[in-house]
Order: sequence, then C-alpha cells, then structure tokens
Amino acid sequence: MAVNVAIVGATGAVGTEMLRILEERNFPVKRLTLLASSRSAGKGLPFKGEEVLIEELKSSSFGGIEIALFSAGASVSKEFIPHCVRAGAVAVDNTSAFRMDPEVPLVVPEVNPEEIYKHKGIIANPNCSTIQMVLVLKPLHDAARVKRVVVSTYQAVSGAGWQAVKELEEETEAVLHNERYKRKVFPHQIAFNAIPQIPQSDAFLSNGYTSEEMKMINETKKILGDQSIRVTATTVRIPVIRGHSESVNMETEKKLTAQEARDILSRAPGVTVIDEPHNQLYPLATVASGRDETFVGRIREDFSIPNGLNLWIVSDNLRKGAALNAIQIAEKLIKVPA
Ligand code: NAP
Ligand code: 3JN
Repeated sequence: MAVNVAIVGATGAVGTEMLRILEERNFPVKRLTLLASSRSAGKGLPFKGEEVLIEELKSSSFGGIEIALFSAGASVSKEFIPHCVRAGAVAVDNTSAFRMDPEVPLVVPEVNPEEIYKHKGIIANPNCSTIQMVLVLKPLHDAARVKRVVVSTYQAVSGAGWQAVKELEEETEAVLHNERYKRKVFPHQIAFNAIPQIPQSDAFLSNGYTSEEMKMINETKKILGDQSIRVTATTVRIPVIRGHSESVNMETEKKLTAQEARDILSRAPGVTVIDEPHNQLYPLATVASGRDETFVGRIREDFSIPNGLNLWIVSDNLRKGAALNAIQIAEKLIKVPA
C-alpha cells in the first residue's frame, strides 16, 4: 500500500539521506512532500528521476500526509509535530524532542519493534550514538544481562550537519596551507583534533556531562526496557566526515567469553562482526560509511573484572544512526517486509 510521505528538513544531512534511502529501498511513496525553511522553498531535490519542489514548512503543511519523517531539529519538531498529528499523520521524529516522553515509543526496529505499534501519533528515533550501541548490547543483554556500560565515542562531523562538514573540509585546507580560518560551528579547531564536547553549542550540564552523553545514558535504558543498567558515557568529536566509532566496556551478570559474544553477535540482526585483529581486520569508519549494518570487532574479555567485555562498534551515523532507522520504522508501520 503506497502512502503519502513528507520529509521535514529535506535539505539537511539527514533529510537528503532519507530521500536517497526511500528511493533505494523502493519505499511505497504515493506523494512525496519536501519541507524545509523559507531559505530552501522553491528549490528542488531529485527523487526517482524527477525534481520535487521544496515547500516552506507551515502548520498547514500536513493535509493528506500519512507519514512525516522529521529531521529539522528539536524545536521544529516541538512546534510542528502537534499540527502533523492533528492532521492525522504519524510523525517519525529524528530529534530529541519527544524521545524521553513515556507516551512516545523510542525504537530501533531490530531491538524493540513491538513498541512501534503502541504509538499515539509519534514514534521517536534514538540518537545515532545510542542506536549503534543498543543494536550490539541487546543480544548480549538477552544472553547474559548487561549490568554496566562504559562508552567513549569518536563521532564524525556529519552528525552536526552540513555546516560542520564544510568547516572540517575548509579548516583542514587552511591548516595545511598555514592560513587563518574563522570557525562558525565548533568551539575549537576540529581539523587534526578531538573535541570532548557534543553538541558543540550546548553548555555542560550541572553534573559535568553533555546532553549527548545523557541522551546515550537515558535512551539506552528506555530502549532496553531496563532502568537498572548503569551507563556512563564520554562523547568526542573527531575529524572524520562519516561514521561514528565507539569503544564500549561492559559488565554482565553471567560470564560471556569473547568467543560466545562473537557467536551471539554474528547472529544479531543488523550487526556484522569484523574481528580478525591478526589480519588487521576490525570495524573502521571508512568501511561503515554508506553501509546499513553496524559493525563490531576487537571483541575481548576485560581481564580487570570477572565478567567484562570490550568492544569496538562502528556505524554510518547518517544511515543506521538516523535516516535508515527512521525509514525502517516507517516500513514496519505500513508492514512492508524489509
Ligand atoms: P542540517 O544539515 O543542518 O539540516 C537542517 C535541516 O532542517 C535543513 O533541511 C533545514 O532547512 C531544516 N530547518 C532548519 N530550521 C528550520 C525551520 N525553522 N523550519 C523548517 N526547516 C528547518 O542538520 P541535520 O544534520 O540534517 O540534522 C537535522 C536534525 O536532525 C538535528 O537538529 C537533529 O535534531 C536531528 N538529527 C538526529 C540524529 C540522530 O542521531 N538520530 C543525527 C543527526 C541529526 P534549510 O536547508 O532550508 O535551512
Ligand atoms: O552530533 C552528533 O553526532 C549527533 C547529533 C544529533 C543531534 C544534533 C542536534 C540536535 C540531535 C539528536 O539527534 O539528539 C539533536 C536533537 O534532536 O536534540
């Protein structure tokens, strides 16, 4: 059954990826509406060989829309999703606006698909760093109950939007040519650097964490349906364009050997194990970029505690971390087999 689909934030890093994935997966689109700010209204974007005109987002934009994919920031979602839901559409929201609302399912389709059907008009897509981590944690949690997670991220600049990608490219050129560069996005030089502050624009919270770190902590517990899991996170921006990497240390109730974890993960949906360190094979951002799977490797026992594992997890932040996950939710919503 074909449906009327809208993309809100269609010109953005996530929005353009949504457009590409709808086409790639041949999602049954009856009518496609592309919405963005007044800056983009009147321009066009290609979809299935045709140019689709971009319209300015308004409260009246949702007539006849059945599924709206939101990716224009949390404040836009807070303002416009109520209009969208009143017009009878289901909003799949890529922003943090409703993620922790107890009435709103927070979904990774391979992990908690049953939540999709409990929606009351809004389904939230988790943060990119959370999605790739819970895909790997879920089967290990089912097998051995995860008690504690310590995660450090190495996040690509595309997670901060197009302007951030442009800044990395331009600043890299400037540094290499010993020229001055006026930054607009990051608080420090991102070229040849690592910045332990995500998002770059937010103040640190009173507990010393960033909002990205607290998103990972709170969203993981909600998606796994277990508030008792202890999670701590440090999120870091690195000069990579695409593909978030994560070092995850976890403690389980039941002992899992590295080989048992490898076997479990090799059967996990959406996960691909690359773990041949002696052949220098492990997940890399360059390998994950443009791919749908989440890659895991460097699987080894943490010998400093009785039941510990270390893992290295890499995924394309714009695909599984955002656009693909949202479209997989929409597919399940209209019951299209993936
Ligand atoms: P981006 O490249 O900066 O694009 C922003 C998009 O939002 C553009 O299409 C922009 O339209 C549109 N927009 C901005 N203000 C608007 C307004 N007032 N009304 C209508 N449209 C407006 O950013 P991005 O990386 O795609 O991210 C967009 C949002 O997606 C983020 O703010 C975040 O909430 C969410 N996101 C989620 C994840 C995740 O982890 N799941 C990852 C990245 C982003 P114009 O081109 O017309 O300005
Ligand atoms: O920085 C990244 O790598 C991911 C960024 C996600 C993001 C950026 C701006 C606003 C979000 C998000 O998805 O949590 C938001 C937001 O919606 O609050």
